[in-house]
Amino acid sequence: MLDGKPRFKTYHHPAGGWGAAAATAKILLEQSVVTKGSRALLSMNQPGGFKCSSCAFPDAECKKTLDFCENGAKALAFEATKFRVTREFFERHTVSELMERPDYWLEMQGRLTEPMRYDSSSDRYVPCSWDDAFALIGKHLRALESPHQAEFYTSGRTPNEAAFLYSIFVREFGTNNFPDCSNMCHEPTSRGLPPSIGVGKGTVILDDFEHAEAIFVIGQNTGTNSPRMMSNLVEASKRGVPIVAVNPMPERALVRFADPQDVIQMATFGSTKIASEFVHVRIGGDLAFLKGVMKVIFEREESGEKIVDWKFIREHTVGLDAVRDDAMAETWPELERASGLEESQIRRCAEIYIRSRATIICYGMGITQHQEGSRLVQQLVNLLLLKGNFGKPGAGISPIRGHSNVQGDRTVGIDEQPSQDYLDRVRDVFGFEPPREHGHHTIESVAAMQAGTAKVFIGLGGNFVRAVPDTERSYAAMRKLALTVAITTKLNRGHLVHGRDALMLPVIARSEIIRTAAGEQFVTIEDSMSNVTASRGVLQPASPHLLPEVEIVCRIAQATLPNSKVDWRSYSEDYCLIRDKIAEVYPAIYSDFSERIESPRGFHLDVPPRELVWPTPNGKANFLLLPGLEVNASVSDPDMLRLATIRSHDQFNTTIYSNNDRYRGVYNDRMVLFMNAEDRAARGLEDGSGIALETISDDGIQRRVSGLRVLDYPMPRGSVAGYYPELNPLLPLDYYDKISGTPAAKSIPVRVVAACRPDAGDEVPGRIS
Ligand SMILES: Nc1nc2c(c(=O)[nH]1)N[C@H]1C(S)=C(S)[C@@H](COP(=O)(O)OP(=O)(O)OC[C@H]3O[C@@H](n4cnc5c(=O)[nH]c(N)nc54)[C@H](O)[C@@H]3O)O[C@H]1N2
Ligand SMILES: Nc1nc2c(c(=O)[nH]1)N[C@H]1C(S)=C(S)[C@@H](COP(=O)(O)OP(=O)(O)OC[C@H]3O[C@@H](n4cnc5c(=O)[nH]c(N)nc54)[C@H](O)[C@@H]3O)O[C@H]1N2
Ligand SMILES: [Mo]
Repeated sequence: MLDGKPRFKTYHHPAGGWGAAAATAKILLEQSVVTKGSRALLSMNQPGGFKCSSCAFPDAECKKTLDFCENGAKALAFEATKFRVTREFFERHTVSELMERPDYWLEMQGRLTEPMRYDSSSDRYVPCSWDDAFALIGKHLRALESPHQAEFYTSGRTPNEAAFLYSIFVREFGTNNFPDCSNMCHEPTSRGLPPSIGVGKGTVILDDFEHAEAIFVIGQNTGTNSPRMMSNLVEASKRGVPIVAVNPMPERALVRFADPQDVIQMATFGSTKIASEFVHVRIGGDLAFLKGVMKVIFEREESGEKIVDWKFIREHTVGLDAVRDDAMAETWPELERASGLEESQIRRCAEIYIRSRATIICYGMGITQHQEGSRLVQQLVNLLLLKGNFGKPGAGISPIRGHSNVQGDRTVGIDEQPSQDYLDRVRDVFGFEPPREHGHHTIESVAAMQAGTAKVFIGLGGNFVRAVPDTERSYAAMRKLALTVAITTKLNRGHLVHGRDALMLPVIARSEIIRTAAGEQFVTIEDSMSNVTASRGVLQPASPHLLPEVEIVCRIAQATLPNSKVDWRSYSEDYCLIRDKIAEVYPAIYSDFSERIESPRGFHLDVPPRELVWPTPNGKANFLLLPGLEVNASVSDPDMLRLATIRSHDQFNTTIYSNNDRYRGVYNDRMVLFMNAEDRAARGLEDGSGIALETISDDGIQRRVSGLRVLDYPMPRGSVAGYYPELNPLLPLDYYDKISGTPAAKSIPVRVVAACRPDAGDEVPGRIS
């Protein structure tokens, strides 16, 4: 909770278990949704029910009566909360006053209940009819000199139906400006994998976890960010499958876990050891680790052992030689220095990989959020290719995505760089000529706002301004806009940092029933393993004045494009008609969508590499070289620390559930910096000292966050970590992976600049007025 003194205490229990059960009960109680929430939980991830919005991990194939986790329950409780933000609330608070409140407080006010428009004369949001809201958007969009002056953001909770229509509307309007949350997340997967294996998606399905002989979990905090995957890791571990966790933070759940769904384990206070090898890599050291593992393989091949799957390599791949020569040229002292690991441990991990006949590599933001994120993803594939870990049970690459439908949104057209083929199909199906030039990704959209060329921002979900880098400059950029529109469930900072005109359009949430003139509707989502399933809300909408996202998109389109070729009205009533159009635009993967979605567990979209088909230009899987050992530009400052901005256990991205981070032993404080005790002592600081951090950059801009407290934590030397989004002011806008546009949020070069009292910082963490 927010009140109470900061407390720091090592968490000795296994992750999960009764701690998780108690946390679930507490959160349901706090949001006053115990009966409503517990009933809804029974429908979560069940056939006929709704999909959890907390992560993109698939449902268990074998039907459990319960298929949710502590953090899924939190997401639901915060959505099903009994608290409401009404017009009276906005009468009581000006926007400037609300800016003074922390993100957590904004979130706790509850669900928005009716459309609101910003009134500059009173500095307040005032009620506005839906018709007036759509008319205002239409007026602004039609007044632009060019459609490229508008930015259309999507956050990955948006279901397929709304995202597909949004992509059609925006293209008919005339731009491909689709900044997306994926641009800050797994875009290195979407851009990095196609040159390697021909598709920008993972190749693993849930069933593969039962056949794997080794599992690598690299740069992903499973117990917090995709807790349902812990069941798969627990089962694998019980089968004796070695699990290698590669992470600069010894994340509790990757060490020991008690499965709250396991009755016996709960009753006996038992738990399962997860990682057989915990690889304490330094931030950005993964490339050196992977090259070390490959070097061991090549060395042993040279000495006559049969390790590499030569048949697979010959039939299916191109480019091994350059990758081998590069790995062999690296020396062990250099590999040790760059990874922060000992040669002996890299050799042990190589041995695990060599012995396994089927290996899965899972990865998250610890891999993607570096300046070479996309090419680092390709190195994971290189390792897998060596032993033919594709096209067989128990093997493959498994990006663990973030938002529950972030992958699906991409599949159905949210893409700033659409292919010409796809645009031809849109033209043929809808009868208008879509724009052919590429549009803006997230970073480019912020740059366009800064430059003053962007005039309108529409956010289909999300909290754009809090999620993007360079908080101070991004706030200023948003404020230059003529119109900002937030299509949203709950109040967040993004509604308060707005354009001259601003709208807040509240939607029916995932867990709620959608009724239209054509009856009750359901939506669909695609999880991280390419399964498409239906989601049917079970709760009454939080207010009678909410609209479904699909209808909001259709009505914006109608208000903007009076001569549209698209029959928006029928789509907003009958979602089957939308799915029929998705099937027409994507015949290869979505044929018979409406029939196939009737199956209780949905269906799987084809991923060609599973069948050893490689849709790359040369028709092969490609070994792709990333020279050197660093994934970020080097910095010559001897005081430099690499900062990873991470999630606590009690947050969902920019939504803060509480100020605790149980597994890391932090209570009532988010302004902490996890640091190795020797790094701390070398700076003359005490455990708990107050400090400010400053970014090391050469663009002449000072970026500083004060009011941080140093915490002794088992971090590798030179690596520190702290929480997102409070530390986003330190992340320069142009510090990103140029292939994918993804900010390097896990490796910001910083230095400790000043000692100060821990409470000397902003009253509102990260506040910029
Ligand atoms: N409860 C909950 N669930 C979520 C979310 C949430 O906020 N809360 N967010 C959702 C979203 S959108 C996403 S994208 C995912 C994010 O899920 P994750 O990918 O787990 O994201 P993070 O917590 O940002 O960081 C992941 C891990 O990377 C490690 N790390 C940092 N730097 C490095 C490095 O250089 N190398 C390696 N190997 N590891 C490193 C960190 O220590 C941390 O354990 O979760 C999704 N699910
Ligand atoms: N420094 C740093 N920055 C990061 C990251 C990091 O690790 N470090 N992670 C990045 C990643 S991986 C991501 S994905 C982005 C997240 O960026 P976003 O997706 O933009 O942010 P969220 O916090 O997930 O958005 C939460 C808001 O979405 C709205 N919302 C919730 N449910 C619904 C719904 O059903 N419909 C609609 N229309 N709106 C809804 C609510 O208003 C809520 O406040 O942040 C990125 N930024
Ligand atoms: Mo994400």
